[in-house]
Amino acid sequence: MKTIYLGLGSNIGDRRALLEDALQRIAASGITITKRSTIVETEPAYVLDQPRFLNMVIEAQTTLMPRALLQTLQRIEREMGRRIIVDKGPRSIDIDILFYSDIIMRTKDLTIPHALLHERRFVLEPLNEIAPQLVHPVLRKTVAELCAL
Ligand code: PH2
Ligand code: MG
Ligand code: MG
Repeated sequence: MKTIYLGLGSNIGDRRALLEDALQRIAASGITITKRSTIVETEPAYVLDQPRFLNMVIEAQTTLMPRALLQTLQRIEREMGRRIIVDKGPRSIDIDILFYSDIIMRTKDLTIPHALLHERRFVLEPLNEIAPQLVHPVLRKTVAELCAL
């Protein structure tokens, strides 16, 4: 079993119901959720002219390897009818891998830890609620330290 952290976001439709639906689908896919942050409403980042997001972070345990985990999360996004027209634009559901144990990997379609998590308040703040002492394996700082920057 490996400990993983996932970031979830939604800014179209019934955002709260979509997050809860995603959690149920994750829990039904060989991923055991062990902690969840509160759900926070956040200002859109990058593409500013879009609705506000609801964001949250979860901790989970899985035996799925990183690529299989990514495929599982992408299947859930697809099954939930996600359509993305603009890069970093509106989406009904987004499930991102933030950390996978302490592994570091970079391939064409998967970078772990998530390449932008350290600059995203909408990830750092919920993550700090459930894993302040978690160490970022590349930056070698705790989440609490990254959050305080
Ligand atoms: N996701 C994005 C782009 N911008 N802004 C907020 N507040 N929350 C998000 O989850 C988010 C975003 C692309 O995935
Ligand atoms: Mg994503
Ligand atoms: Mg994302």
